[in-house]
Amino acid sequence: MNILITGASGQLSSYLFEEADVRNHDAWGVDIVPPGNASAKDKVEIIDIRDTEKLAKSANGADVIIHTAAQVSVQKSLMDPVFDADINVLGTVSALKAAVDSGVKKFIFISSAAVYGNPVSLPISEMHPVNPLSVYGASKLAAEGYVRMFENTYGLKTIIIRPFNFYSSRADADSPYSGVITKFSECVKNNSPITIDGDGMQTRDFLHAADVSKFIHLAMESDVSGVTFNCGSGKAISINELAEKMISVSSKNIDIVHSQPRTADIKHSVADVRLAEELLDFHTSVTIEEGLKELFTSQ
Ligand code: UD2
Repeated sequence: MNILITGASGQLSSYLFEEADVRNHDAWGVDIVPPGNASAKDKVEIIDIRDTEKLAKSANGADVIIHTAAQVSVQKSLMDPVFDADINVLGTVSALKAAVDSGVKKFIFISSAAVYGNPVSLPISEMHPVNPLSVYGASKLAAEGYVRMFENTYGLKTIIIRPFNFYSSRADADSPYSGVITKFSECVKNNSPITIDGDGMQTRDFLHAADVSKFIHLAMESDVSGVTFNCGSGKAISINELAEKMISVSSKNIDIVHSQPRTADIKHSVADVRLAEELLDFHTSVTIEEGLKELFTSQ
């Protein structure tokens, strides 16, 4: 298949390119910044997703668009909701329009588990009520509405994927918005204490970005359309357990300290993964132990 990836310089896209090579697909991408990953350099064109015309030109010849480009920071979404909506809502509408204009048949939208907000039942299935707690969650949810509308109105085949907490050694460690695994691994590398917010009993569903990439390829290659999928491991792990595992795989003596709980932190989150197992035969390949080990062995 011929694939156009938006947000092609991001962490997830570097895995998408690798998986595309393995599966004999031809992938290229667009982003507003060049990729850090040298192997993707000549595959990425600098185009803003809001420039529908340029994007449609780049999508020429593509069978599928994988739309990962987004404003991803929850904090930034609260500080600048207009910018957040501009990228996440209008940017997605622009990418959808570019898909239709260039004759692309399938559109895979990378949404977020943030659309659910505070869960009222666990595990969280795709039928769980959506009630985002952040502007970011709201913009992802609004964009989902457009994705569905383009399927109904323009006949574009679409799939919505809602990843839970994903991580990898390629995450930007310098970003103040990076996730807990990246933060903890930086502490371990610098021999500084790990800070757990609150009592550490809160749980999350972590999966490796390579598994998210595999998931997206399975969805892309399937005949499924008009479906929304959770993308998680289906396993909950507490932040306390995570810190202990991280220290154990690093074989270092690192202290753990507790600070105040984060304001409006979600207590528990875990994906119901049955739909993806059933329709895509998706199962994670990287265990949390393997994923954590990789953080200390990769460059
Ligand atoms: C995730 C997503 C976010 C949004 C949200 C929706 C990531 C990185 N973020 O936020 O984009 O989709 O889900 O619900 O995937 N923690 C510590 N110490 C630290 C850092 C974090 O204890 O140094 C705790 C934090 O209080 C929280 C948990 O670890 O309870 C996970 O935090 P996170 O920022 O990695 O991700 P989360 O689930 O808040």
